[in-house]
Order: sequence, then structure tokens, then C-alpha cells
Amino acid sequence: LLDVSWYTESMRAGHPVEITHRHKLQEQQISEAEVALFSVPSYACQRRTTRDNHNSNLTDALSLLAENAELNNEDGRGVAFRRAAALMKALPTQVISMSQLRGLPCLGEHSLRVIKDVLENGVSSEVESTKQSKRYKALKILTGIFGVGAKTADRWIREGIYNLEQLRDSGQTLNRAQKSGLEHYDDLNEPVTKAEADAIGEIVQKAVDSVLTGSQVALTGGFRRGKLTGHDVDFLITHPEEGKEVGLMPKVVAWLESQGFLLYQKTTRNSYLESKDGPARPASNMDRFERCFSIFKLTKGKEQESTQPEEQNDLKTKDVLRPHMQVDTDQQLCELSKNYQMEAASHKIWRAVRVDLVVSPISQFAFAVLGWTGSKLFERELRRWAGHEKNMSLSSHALFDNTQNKYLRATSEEEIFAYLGLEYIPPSERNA
Ligand code: DCT
Ligand code: MG
Repeated sequence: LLDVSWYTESMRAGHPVEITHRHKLQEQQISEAEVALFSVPSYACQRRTTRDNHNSNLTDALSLLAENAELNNEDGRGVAFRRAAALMKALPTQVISMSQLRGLPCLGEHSLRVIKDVLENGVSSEVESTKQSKRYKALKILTGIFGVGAKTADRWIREGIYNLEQLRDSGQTLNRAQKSGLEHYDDLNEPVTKAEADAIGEIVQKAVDSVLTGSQVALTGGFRRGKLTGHDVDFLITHPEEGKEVGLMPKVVAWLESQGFLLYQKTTRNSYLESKDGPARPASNMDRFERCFSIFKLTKGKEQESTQPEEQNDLKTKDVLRPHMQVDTDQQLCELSKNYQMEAASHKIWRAVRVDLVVSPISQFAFAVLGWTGSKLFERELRRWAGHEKNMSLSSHALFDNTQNKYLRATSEEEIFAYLGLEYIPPSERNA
């Protein structure tokens, strides 16, 4: 018998928990002694999901199918697989039999079929065939370019472009982001470490201090949840005096640019106005702050120091070319060129890192921190909980109570959870 005591704390605390698996099994008169029973509330924001995962064989399979659905613009299917994966991730022990899953929420027919396949055969045939498919491989490679989404990748695939070489040869017009993305492809597909995130944090703090004293910088995204690596680094910037933050982003960006820290940046203006927008949830809750999508140039091996990158140390391929070398054939030339590129890459003293900067007024800061800490599914579930269970609208800017017809102000994440009638979940347990 495996450990079955999970989430009892929250149930004892009287938080809303769905009819549980245990109840359903009791109805069906199945012996609890046979297998571990799980009682799991259905919204991810009601659960504590740490980085420990006892079912990575199952979550990997479900996440891959979620990703594939998203890459094919099938958002409904994507969310269904994400919810199923998050549920498996929240279980306290390893699942060994399908009978343990009866009555659990979030598991649709398709997800159950995948889980059954993995439990019985070690792998899911659907996952294996997806991984092998030419289309999935191409979608992964092409959307791995910063600035390329599923729709663009699909268009390119229909034009016969499946990889970076074919893209380069195709003469496709790329926008500024995509050109930069292609140029720094390898770096941007290399996970960012916590040490690198901290080093960038120091640079951002320095930038912010230089342009407006008293400004505050908060590390958000996966790193705030305790992840050891991420695909980017997310920062939220504010100032304790409301209104002081207006116009801050262009100054921060100008400082970073003047110091040579930016390889690419695109700033979008703040388009949120409470009086004008009203409580209705915007199409995307993420894009209404003043936001800067950037690619940082981070000096390697100096993660603890926030020093300016030094141009003179910047090794280019030409620097490792040795003039005495004889090249007789095209093949030799190609080989040599590859070697030089590898050597140049290993000598490169900086790397490119994706960084998102967001500026929030202090009055919205708690909502912004909550919205930007993630995980993506946790955020989605918080908004769904607010709307479906509380008749409230939650965004990264505000919480509106539709019943009382008023905004609920908050200065901490704890207050927002309390308004929502949810037990407070700290960032390290929002890894749904
Ligand atoms: N976010 C969200 N909805 C989105 C995109 C983002 O709620 N559609 C929130 C949740 C996480 C945060 O913004 C930062 O986004 P990412 O950097 O994409 O996520 P992450 O958890 O930081 O992942 P990674 O560690 O890979 O950067
Ligand atoms: Mg991130």
C-alpha cells in the first residue's frame, strides 16, 4: 500500500475539493488496500506542485502531445493534455496501475489511453510516432527560432522548408526578431542557468538604478518557482511611488544599449487603462504592460560579475583561421570551416540569452508578480477558477469582482489568493 495521505491539509482547511477519487471508489466498493488512492482537487491552483515529479514517464508523454497540439494550433487539445500532465505531476507517488486513476479529474479518454499505453508498454505508440514524424521535427526546429510561431512554421513547411539550411537557402524574408533568432539559434536553444539569470539580474538592477533611483527589480517566471534552468529570464520592474515608472522602460533600454548589453530588443508600450478597458479579460493577459523582448549579450564564466562585455575579446571565426593551412578540396574546406566554427564557438566569451523586461505601476505590482510567476498552466487555472467559481476576472493588472461590481485592490499575492478563496500556494509549489 502506497502513501495515500495527500492534500488532507487543504481538505481539513475546508477548501473546495471536488468529489474525490476515494469517495468514488467507496461507492464502487473497491478495496483501498489494492492500490494507492489519490484525492486531487481539479484546479491546478488548488494543488501544491513542487519540482518533484514521481511520474515523469507519464508527464513527458502527455507534455509532448500537448506541445504537438499547440504546434498544430489545436489549443483545446493542448490544454487538455497540459491539464492531464499537471495532474499526474501532482500525484505523491508513482502510478503503477490504471485502477489508481479511476475517478480522478482532468483525465480525458485520450489522455487515459496514452497513460495506459505507457504503463503497459513502457512507451506510448502515439508519442513515439509523433516524435518520429517529419512535421513534428520541422515544427520543433523552426519554432526554435526566436520570433517564429506555429503559424509561420506551418507556412514554411507547406513551402517545403523543414530545417535551418532550407530556410537560409529559401530566400524567405525574415523580420528583425527572426533574423536575430536565427543568428543566435544555438545559444537561445541552450537552457539558461540560475547563475546566468542572477548575473543578468544584477545588470538589470544596475541599469534601473542608473536611470531612476528607488526602482525595484523582481525575478519572475520559472526561476522564481525555483527552477534550475529556463528558456529565458523574466523580470518585473516597478517604483514605490505610483507614476514614477512611466517612461522608465525606454531609459533602461537606452542604458543597456549604450553599455553593449543588448543584441536585440523590441519594446511594446503599456496599453492597459483600467478606466477604458474595464474588467473584461483582454485577449491575452500578458501583453498590456510596457514590455521589452530582448536578447542579452552575457559574458561567459563571469556569472557572478555584472561586467560589460568586452568587444576586443570577441573571437570571430576569422580569428581562428590559420593562414598556413593548405586546402585542396571543397570537402576539406567544408570540414575545416566546421572545425573553425566549433573552435570559434568554444572560444566565444559571451552567450546570447532571451530576457523579458516588464514595467508595472506599484498599484498593479502584486497582480503582475502573480501573473508573471507562472507556471503557464497555474496562471490559466487561476483565471479559470476566478471566472467559473468566483464570478471574478483576474488578469496580471487587476482582480474584478463581477458580483460586487468592483475592483479588489491588493498589495501582496497572499491577499489575491485570499480574495479568490484559495489557500496560499508559494511560488515553489506553482510548478503545475
Ligand atoms: N505566462 C502566462 N501565459 C502565457 C505566457 C506567460 O501566464 N501565455 C506567464 C507565466 C510564466 C511567465 O509568464 C513567464 O513566461 P515563460 O518565460 O514563458 O515561462 P517560464 O515558466 O518562465 O518558463 P521558462 O523557465 O522556460 O522560461
Ligand atoms: Mg521564463
